[in-house]
Amino acid sequence: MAHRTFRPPEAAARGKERTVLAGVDTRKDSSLFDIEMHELRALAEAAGAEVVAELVQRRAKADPASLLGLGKVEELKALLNESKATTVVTLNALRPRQRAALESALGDVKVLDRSVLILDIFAAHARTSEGKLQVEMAQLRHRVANLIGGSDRLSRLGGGIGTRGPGETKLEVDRRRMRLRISRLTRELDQVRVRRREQRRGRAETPVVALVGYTNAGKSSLLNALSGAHVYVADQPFATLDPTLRKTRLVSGVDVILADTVGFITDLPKELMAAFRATLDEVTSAALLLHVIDASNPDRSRQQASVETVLAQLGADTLPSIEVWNKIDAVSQPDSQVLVDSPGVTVSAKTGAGVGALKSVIAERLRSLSVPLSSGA
Ligand SMILES: Nc1nc2c(ncn2[C@@H]2O[C@H](COP(=O)(O)OP(=O)(O)OP(=O)(O)O)[C@@H](O)[C@H]2O)c(=O)[nH]1
Ligand SMILES: [Mg+2]
Repeated sequence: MAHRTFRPPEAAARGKERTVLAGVDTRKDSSLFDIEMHELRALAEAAGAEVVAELVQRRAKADPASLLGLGKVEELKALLNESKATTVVTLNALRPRQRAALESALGDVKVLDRSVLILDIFAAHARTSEGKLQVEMAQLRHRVANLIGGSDRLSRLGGGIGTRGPGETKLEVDRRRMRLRISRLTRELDQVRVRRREQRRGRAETPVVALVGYTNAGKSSLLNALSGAHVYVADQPFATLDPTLRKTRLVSGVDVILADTVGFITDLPKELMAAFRATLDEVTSAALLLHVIDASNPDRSRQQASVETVLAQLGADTLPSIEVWNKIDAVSQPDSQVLVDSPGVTVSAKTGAGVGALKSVIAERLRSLSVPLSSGA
């Protein structure tokens, strides 16, 4: 199904879309808003966009009709012209009619919100059939949820620019097609979950230690540092989507399977949470979690809290867990004092500092949890 707002992965190679970020700041304290806009920029870049401008409006409440106030919409239009941008990404979630109002006011411009952007990055980064199935499911669910408003112009999704709007019939047909596809995907994903469960049973004698954490915290880097593997690492959100499992010997007599998987983010679209159950089962069935935190990130407290929220939503907040403060090599001096008081282990996946100590801490914790450990040579 062609989705006008879902750029296929290969589009990144065709040249970057010039993009303007827009956000309505409804908070009293703008510092959090600034962090969110900064993160949105990283997300847009990960999706292959070139961010050419930002537009911020401070107001008590987003405009229910068009997100931004009318004057701001005009300003945005001028900014788009001036910067020759073709895409707008909003920080705030867009209701279907707000998106339609913005698109009609701005002319030939694509308008999407942060959730659609995240879904797009997932689509671009999905490699395995499981990952692709899950992303398609999340996108479809998101589309269906955003059709309910009724004002979404489907013709512009299926056809080219200038295609006339569909009648009610086309809308209904599209809806039915999507529902059929969703039930098919549901069955396929159920099978994937069953298969994964069987695989887990097959390796039950080795405990699984799952790396969890905010996206870009350094989970894959830490997996590599702990196991000598060469898992893909990149300075961008959602570099990893598909679970990677690596069996490794931590210390003599303690073998574990390290599981690296998709990173979390604040306000992870709920469709993604639901669709990624098969992948996330690797987290919820682990014997122990390593919560990897980017200690060098000024936003680390909010990120840590967001990860805890997601874990609670998954029902994984009761699993034993170790806080791992990563990127300690990049932490400034006054900050490192704060970290000394934090519980957990400080490491650098980059330099290897603390990694040996972390291995012992994990082994010790598994022993204290009476997790059966494989022995032998
Ligand atoms: N300075 C420093 N950079 C690090 C460290 N660990 C990871 N990085 C960098 O942080 C970025 C993200 O690392 P990844 O290992 O891909 O992070 P991740 O948590 O797996 O990210 P996603 O899979 O995208 O969620 C990369 O640019 C790494 O090189 C570290 O200890 N110190
Ligand atoms: Mg990763």
